[in-house]
Amino acid sequence: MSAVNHELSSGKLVLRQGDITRSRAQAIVNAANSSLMGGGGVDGAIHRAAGPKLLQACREIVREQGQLPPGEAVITPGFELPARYVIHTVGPVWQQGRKGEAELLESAYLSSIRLAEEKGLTSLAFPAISCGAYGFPVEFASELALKAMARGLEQTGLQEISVYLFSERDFSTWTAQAERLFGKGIEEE
Ligand code: AR6
Repeated sequence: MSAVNHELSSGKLVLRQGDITRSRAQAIVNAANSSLMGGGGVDGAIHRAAGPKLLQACREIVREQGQLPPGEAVITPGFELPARYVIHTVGPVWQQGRKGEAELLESAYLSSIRLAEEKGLTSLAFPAISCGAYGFPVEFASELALKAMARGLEQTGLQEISVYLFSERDFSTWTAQAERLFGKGIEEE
């Protein structure tokens, strides 16, 4: 698996190409929808890998607090996953940038980081929220996401944040963006 590592003053930010369900981070983030009932893309992969108890846990959350609005996040156990927790967040559906999508995407990242901080976690892995079915332009998303992650490392006890890019093309867009924002990273196998 390819990875590019950026050692920032406040922690490590690592871009990885691959499947987030294999991540060894303490928590992985799910790009869910407001129903929390599973779906396609990374959501489907996470539910498959975690097993049916994940859906039960999500049902309970929805019963207690209703649907999850875009930009917010909730946490469940990771069940069969290597990760101890799954943080479920909902990104915005891209609507030509006219509906506050940038702020909502930023908020999806920051709410997830806050939840990880509340649990005292030191490592967290994200997918490219909203960059699949929800149609957010990948380059713009990568800029917002990487800035939010860098801020998260500065403001919390998190030591390492990874972002998993599924396709080679997304991986190269995100690594170019990270190089622009943070300078050249260190390539790892
Ligand atoms: N690991 C890492 N990234 C993945 C994986 C994986 N296993 N599988 C897909 N991706 P999407 P969204 C990438 O559509 O845009 C779901 O149905 C994918 O290539 O999963 O936030 C939900 O239930 C893309 O770059 O999430 C919602 O209804 C990125 O993950 C809706 O889709 C996000 O794509 C959410 O849409």
